[in-house]
Amino acid sequence: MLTPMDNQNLFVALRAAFPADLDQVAIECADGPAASHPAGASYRWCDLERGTAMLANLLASLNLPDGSRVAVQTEKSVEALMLYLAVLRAGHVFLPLNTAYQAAEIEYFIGNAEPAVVVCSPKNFAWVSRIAFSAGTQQVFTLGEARDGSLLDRAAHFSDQHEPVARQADDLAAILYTSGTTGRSKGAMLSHGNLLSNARTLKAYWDWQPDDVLVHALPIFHVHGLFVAIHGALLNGSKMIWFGRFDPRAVIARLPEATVFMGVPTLYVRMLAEATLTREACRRMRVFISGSAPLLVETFDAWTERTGHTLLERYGMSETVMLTSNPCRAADGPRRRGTVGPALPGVGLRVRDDAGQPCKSGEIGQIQVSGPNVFAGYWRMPEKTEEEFTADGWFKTGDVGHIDADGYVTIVGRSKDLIISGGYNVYPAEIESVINELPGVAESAVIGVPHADFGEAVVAVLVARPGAAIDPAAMIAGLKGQIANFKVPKRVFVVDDLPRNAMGKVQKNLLREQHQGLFQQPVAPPAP
Ligand code: MCA
Ligand code: AMP
Repeated sequence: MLTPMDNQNLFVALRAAFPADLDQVAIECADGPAASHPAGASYRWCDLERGTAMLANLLASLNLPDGSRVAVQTEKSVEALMLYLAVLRAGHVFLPLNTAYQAAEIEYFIGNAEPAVVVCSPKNFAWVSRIAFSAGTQQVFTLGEARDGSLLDRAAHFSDQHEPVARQADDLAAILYTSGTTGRSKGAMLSHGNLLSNARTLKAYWDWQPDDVLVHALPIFHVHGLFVAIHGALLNGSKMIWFGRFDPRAVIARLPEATVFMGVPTLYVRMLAEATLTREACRRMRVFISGSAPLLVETFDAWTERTGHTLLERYGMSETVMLTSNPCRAADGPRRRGTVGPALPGVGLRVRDDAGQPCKSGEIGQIQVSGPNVFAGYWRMPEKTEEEFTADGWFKTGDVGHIDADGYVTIVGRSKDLIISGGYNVYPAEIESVINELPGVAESAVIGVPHADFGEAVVAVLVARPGAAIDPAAMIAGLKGQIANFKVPKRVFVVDDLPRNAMGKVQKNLLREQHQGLFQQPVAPPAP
């Protein structure tokens, strides 16, 4: 029997870090309906405490079985964040879903995860509830951006007192779906212990200070915005300036009140295109952190020159949360451009050649990791889980890189066929299978090519069936209703044949070379 003292529920640790004065502002909304709401643009720590208690009590009233999943596809809002915390608090498993996902994608996630509860935007209720009810989900609530929807209406009837449900470190806290190189997406199972150990490591390594203020401008359905940024601020009792959407100019305008910012490289590229990004605007900032996709050295250098701040690049995965980071404190070492820094304290990171033998310092190979942050496996996919771990228990990241003599890691590529566009992952195999089903398509190859804004952009090259006429623009328009918009190819090319090697394998490197100049025009800075 667990006593409250050894309840390892992540919520308990986050709650314990709230400031003593719960009337202080915890979250200030900088945009969207909440910012102009008559009840105020600010949420105090006591609002988070009470709001999560009411939502947790609503979940408790549903008498869900242990380990129930709560799937959530809603716009970003503070209430959506409270829902995440309430799911932890109630001891259930949080399953966040990108708002860009379309019906077929949602159908797969709900069918695979079998959530007991689904929460969606009011505007999507008709189609999401149809999918959820036919998959056996009992409860579908709505939550809108403007504090609207059935979830809050129902929660309003419950007590604002709630004792967090006891959880062990190994108990499941969240499932994050990540696409697979072959086949369908896999749900990475993250435990309370995975998330808390990583959050504590980052709090110490990034040297969170008592007066830190975080500008939060990332989506809250992936690891970066949901775990790295939110856990960081909550575990430090720090205020967040909260943006529902990333608007570079609006974010820069709030930097003078902040000390910490986290973003994918596209966010830094877009802020650099603003004339208002100056040393003066960043005068109070302590650290700018970049991750989720490779940061170009040009962006790194331009940021230093413009703001006087050296970007801190780190590296992680949905399956592992954060793995490496450039140092924050000067005493821990310099931040090296082009590297993702050393392995975080407590994280094991090694590089192996294709035969599984250790690589020497500086030698390129497969990156493998271990540690308390590494997930337990893929939801209901024991074979996939086994494939992705070595016999001695290290997780194969699918990233390729090297470690130098000082322990700094450089990622040079990926053994997995993956495109990272604006910080979102796109698996070519998934897009090819959708395109190959379209009328008139014989076969296709999907590649990532350099893009000045998104880092990489999705491009499809396809062969038409004999006699079929394919209109690339119509195909792109049609795909937008079928798959998440960030996965839709920015360009489609129809060719006679795909280049193949002697083994018959499509030579994607040739296609990438051929199309590499497509989107290289830098984004023009708008007039100030
Ligand atoms: C939007 N569009 C995109 C992307 N985002 N196209 C390609 N890649 C994208 N990422 C397209 C839309 O399809 C649309 O096209 C047009 O851009 C405008 O859409 P909108 O939604 O207005 O775009 P935006 O608001 O400007 O969004 C861009 C963004 C966003 C702010 C960069 O993509 C974003 O927030 N990215 C962050 C992703 C993130 O948090 N990743 C962390 C994953 P059309 O007009 O043709 O329809 S966690 C992770 O990777 C790990 C573990 C880690 O290490 O952190
Ligand atoms: P996800 O599937 O969203 O968990 O994405 C994880 C992948 O993002 C990693 O396996 C890397 O390929 C990539 N990634 C994350 N951070 C970085 C970074 N700083 N530099 C290069 N790639 C990164």
